Amino acid sequence: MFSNKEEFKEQFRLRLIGRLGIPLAEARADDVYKILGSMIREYVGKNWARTNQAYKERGEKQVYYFSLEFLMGRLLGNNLLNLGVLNMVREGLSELGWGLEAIEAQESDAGLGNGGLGRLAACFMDSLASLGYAGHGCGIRYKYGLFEQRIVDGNQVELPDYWLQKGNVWEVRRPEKKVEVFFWGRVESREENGRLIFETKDAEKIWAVPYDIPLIGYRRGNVNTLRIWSAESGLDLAAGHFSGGEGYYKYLEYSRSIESISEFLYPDDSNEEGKRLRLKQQYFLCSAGLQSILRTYDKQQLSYDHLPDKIAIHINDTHPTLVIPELMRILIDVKGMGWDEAWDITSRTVAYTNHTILSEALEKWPVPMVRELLPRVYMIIEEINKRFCAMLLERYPGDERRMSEMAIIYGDQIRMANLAIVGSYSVNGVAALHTEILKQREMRPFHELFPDRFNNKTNGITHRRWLMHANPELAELYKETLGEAWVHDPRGLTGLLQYTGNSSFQQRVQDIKQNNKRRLAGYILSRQGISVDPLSIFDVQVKRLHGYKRQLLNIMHIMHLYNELKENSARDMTPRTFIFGAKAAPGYYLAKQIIKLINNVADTVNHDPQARDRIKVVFLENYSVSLAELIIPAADVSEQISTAGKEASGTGNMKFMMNGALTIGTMDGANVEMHEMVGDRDMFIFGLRAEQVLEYYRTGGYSARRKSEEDERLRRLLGQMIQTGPFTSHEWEFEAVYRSLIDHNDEYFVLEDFAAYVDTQAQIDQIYRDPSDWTGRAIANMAHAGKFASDCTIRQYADDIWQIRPLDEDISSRKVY
Ligand code: GPQ
Repeated sequence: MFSNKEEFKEQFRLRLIGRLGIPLAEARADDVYKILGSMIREYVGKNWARTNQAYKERGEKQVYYFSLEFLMGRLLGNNLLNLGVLNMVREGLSELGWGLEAIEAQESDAGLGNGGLGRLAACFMDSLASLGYAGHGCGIRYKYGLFEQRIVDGNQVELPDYWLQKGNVWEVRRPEKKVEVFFWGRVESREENGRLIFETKDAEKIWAVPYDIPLIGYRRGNVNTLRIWSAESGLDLAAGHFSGGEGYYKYLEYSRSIESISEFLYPDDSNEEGKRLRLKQQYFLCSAGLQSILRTYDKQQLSYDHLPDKIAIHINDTHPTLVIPELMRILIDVKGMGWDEAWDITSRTVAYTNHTILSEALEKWPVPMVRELLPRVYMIIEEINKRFCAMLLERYPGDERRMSEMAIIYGDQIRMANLAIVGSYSVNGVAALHTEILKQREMRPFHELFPDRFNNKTNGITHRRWLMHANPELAELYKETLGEAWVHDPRGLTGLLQYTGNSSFQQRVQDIKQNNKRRLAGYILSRQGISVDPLSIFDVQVKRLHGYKRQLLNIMHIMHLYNELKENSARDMTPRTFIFGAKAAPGYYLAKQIIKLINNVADTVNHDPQARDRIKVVFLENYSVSLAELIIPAADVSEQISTAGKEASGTGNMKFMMNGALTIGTMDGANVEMHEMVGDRDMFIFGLRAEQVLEYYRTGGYSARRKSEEDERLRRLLGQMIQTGPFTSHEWEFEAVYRSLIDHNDEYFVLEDFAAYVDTQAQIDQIYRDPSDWTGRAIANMAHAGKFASDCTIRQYADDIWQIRPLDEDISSRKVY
């Protein structure tokens, strides 16, 4: 490696020439990215090996975080930051004639996730490595990540995200570590020494080949692993099956069908899609991941009784729940254990996080599908269910309602959440309110049965990516003001509370915000041709598009403001730029209509001379991790306006807070805890509370029609969705939106919360006029954001759930063989 700038430049130059055979002057940005990336990757190789060696020698307990999604984004900048060479490399490159930002932009986002759940996994990986915990990721190497979004005539169009097109400098393919995964077939049993032995015959065999990506800790040497699996066929597996004239074509068809398992990420967020290929993906990950973990474990030659002391398997929502029956299968069928022993080990090894109570997101798999695809695993699930129900019967004799609520298999369906709760030793929600709702309502009977199993772990975000990398000027200001202790313990940001009223500090904060806003304005102009005023309020809602997240409430407020401006062009209003970014699931019609509505409103407002100096509306195409890093530091107002009780936690809310935006939000998810920290003054809370929402659902006492008739503004807005007018090009253009509100009784209480939202927005309009008042509140938010750093969250997982301690050794001085 290089220890100073000159060395870096020298090594970089040599490598570039050696690799590409061209002089520096002829290199393109893309070449520079690849050379730099591979240089860094190779540089961490030593510490990667040292870390694994240290974990092995010390017999450290290992945590494996199983997730169908890892929304990593770009890695170059964060890796440079964590290695402590960011500035050195930036300066070195600049002397060679390259800007680091332009080089970073060459990297494709690793978009192997949909939204919050996938990004949480990525933040957790960063915290695990940075705190020195032995915690690794286990996922799928999708060939296509989350689709790329284009807006054509205001509509979302999806394009495939072939993120690997230009190669991936961070990964290492490890073909020697491949494992076999079996699908289909039939189970045969026979007796051997008084024991039943099960064997699956005529199964289809698939190779799972791992690719490893180093997860680099922040300035501490250790490097963990994200292992992602790719499905491959192999002549060795198919040998003899495809002979004769047609054999060759049949073989190609067969390999295509096998490779389809890791072909693409399902683009549904918080919405279960009962597709067989998705089930295949889930099992593929569970089986491959477990086999590789156990292979490593076997090398230690420890008895399996110790498995729960040496390994924790964490499942990110129910998507990887099949680790439970799969571990049972391996322990029983392969290791020869009895049921009780295998169950004891399994249920002391697996821990489960729930991320939603939305009923449409709770996974259920049809029995016939599982039975056919995974016959042996199905038998085991059936047995788990049988034993669990027998236990319930004993415990609650005659209580059939309870049985029917708690059974794992019910009717023709397997309820994955029930299986996950029964087969794990810890069940956690992701924010205090969410965990309470799980305990008191959604999972109440399970909480009654296993009270100690339930716990809360409020989500967090990595301040390294979301503050230090995304907003380096602000991080620099914090360092000047507070020293560097907060970098290692972000709770130290509370030191900023002293500066809320300090005018020179406020001025610095305002200048930084302006710079970030100008940067974003430049992007908006160059990408979308819309010119926005960096002095206007930047009001931002970026997240997946979903009914419960209520982008509709936001756009209806904008339509309402426009209506008012048209009626009274002198209306007093602080200029505001409303910014949206959101992908809709390709099959979610209503969500797509809302995108179209936002774009129609944008088109009208931005071109109307009576409005465009006070309102601008921007829908940013293809919202992604790297775009978030540009947008969030530039925000003044953070929109967190989900229907109370619906957003399990939210994590965008925390990113905005850390970057000094003020939140307008409901008492939902982690907003509740943010509010607890900053109080009423520094956060704009409005709308129904979760209990009120639940009460409405329970009693059916809400009438959207009545609500709309009572409020003239709403009547007008609803009309504007279905009549020709400023926001439509033809009658009934937004029929689905209209019907969701009126005919389907406004499931998410948009109409009910409208008035309160408008009033709260008016308050924001007033307060923003006093820059000192506003900035003081922003600083208070920054000061309290440390509580939402994922380092804190991960420490709690480590202490309470996984029982692991950080490595206290400086591994960089180890000898590597
Ligand atoms: N979440 Cl179940 C997702 O992003 N995708 C999912 O499939 C499920 C949950 C989110 C959830 O909606 C947010 O409130 C959370 O902050 C996030 O998971 C991480 O816990």
